[in-house]
Amino acid sequence: MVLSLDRVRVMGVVNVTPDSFSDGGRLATPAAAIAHGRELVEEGADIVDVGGESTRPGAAPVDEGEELRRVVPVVEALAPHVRVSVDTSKAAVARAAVAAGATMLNDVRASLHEIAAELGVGWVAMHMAGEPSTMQVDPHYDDVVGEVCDFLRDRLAVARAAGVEEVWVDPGIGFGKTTAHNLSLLRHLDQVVALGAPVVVGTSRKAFLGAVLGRSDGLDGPAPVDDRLEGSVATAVWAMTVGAAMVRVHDVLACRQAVAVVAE
Ligand code: HH2
Repeated sequence: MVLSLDRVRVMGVVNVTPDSFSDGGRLATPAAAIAHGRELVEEGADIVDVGGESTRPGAAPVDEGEELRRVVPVVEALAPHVRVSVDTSKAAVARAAVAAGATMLNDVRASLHEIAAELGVGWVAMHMAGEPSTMQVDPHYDDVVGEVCDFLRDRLAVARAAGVEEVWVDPGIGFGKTTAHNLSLLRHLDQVVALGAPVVVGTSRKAFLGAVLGRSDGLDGPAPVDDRLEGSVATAVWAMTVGAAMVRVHDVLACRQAVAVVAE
């Protein structure tokens, strides 16, 4: 199944993890994650993205068995109701999730193109500089937009050569990037769109929004995660306006309504 691109899609996030940066621990059991996924479907998610390993800055890796235990029952329960992507970098988890009904690999390390081709599923290639455990330690680029575009262009080429039919690209907001890098990528998102593949953007509740907004009580420091809804909605709308085809969000209803109004 390939998504038609006649309107912007909303990918809702279901993190079956104890440590995700915004919803970690809330959905730590498969039952809680399934219930949340169903809510996101009711709120209008076009795709639900199920992940069993946090990739927030500093996150510790999760072993394969644990990731399988977290992800597979949730994919199985949601796949009859909505298109499901699996947020994983592990081949075995990708295979098991597809066997359970997932039809897209959301690949933050952009390395599973051969498996996507073999399984005949969609593939999201995201840019990340380094690894989550250290990626926010002094990230450096000479030209962040150019380097991210070069990386995604290369991934597009390898995916096409491998025979992946449905390829998405994602600049990887927050993955080895400072606030200035993230803002620059959003400002120049048209260059990512110009690569010619549909673009996914994930800004939802991320730290750069907290840094831009600051605390609402006037004290020093970033806006906490729960105060980033408006920034998340605003950047989702910005991304679609510049040409993104999908936004990856936690707050599905608010973002879906916002992009729907702007699309009119
Ligand atoms: N961001 C996160 C995880 N996966 N995938 C894509 N394609 N694009 C993104 O921007 C992206 C992603 C991080 O957000 P979240 O899933 O909420 O947090 P965590 O990694 O801590 O589980």
